[in-house]
Amino acid sequence: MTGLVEWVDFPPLGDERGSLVALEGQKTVPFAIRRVYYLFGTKEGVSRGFHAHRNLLQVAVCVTGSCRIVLDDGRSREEAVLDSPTRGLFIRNMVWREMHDFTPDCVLLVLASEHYDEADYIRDYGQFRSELGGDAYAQARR
Ligand code: T46
Repeated sequence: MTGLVEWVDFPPLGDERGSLVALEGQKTVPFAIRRVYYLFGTKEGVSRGFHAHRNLLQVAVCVTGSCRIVLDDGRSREEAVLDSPTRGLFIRNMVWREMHDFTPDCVLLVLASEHYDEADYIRDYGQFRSELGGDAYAQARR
């Protein structure tokens, strides 16, 4: 099993006019993209997330500004600072995530493998731990 912090590098395609990054499903992004959303205008001192997804895969990239993401698979907790438009964080299913330290200019773009489904969310940490189970853990992450 890989570590929790898995980066995806997006090659910058810029020229003398400026920069450009292309995100393509099943190429630069390791799944077919069904949904795109972005978080912006997060108020100072506010933290977000505090949930896991049963099935969803996501790649998050800070296109401007920065934030810090904590990932927890029930065994270990790791954190990553997202501060580059050319590098995304691959977040697998059955990983608890918390997002902190949003800069006022932060725009966090998220590419998702599935359409929005509230039933896919686990918003209670105790429930998350219980769904991970013991031996079930090995099968839980895609
Ligand atoms: C995640 C982190 C990184 C929708 O109606 N459609 C959507 O596609 C999304 C993402 C959210 N919503 C609704 C659900 C809530 O009523 O928008 C509201 C805010 O969502 P939430 O409280 O889940 O936002 P965050 O910032 O805590 O988490 C979001 C994503 O929901 C989540 O999948 O992994 O960003």
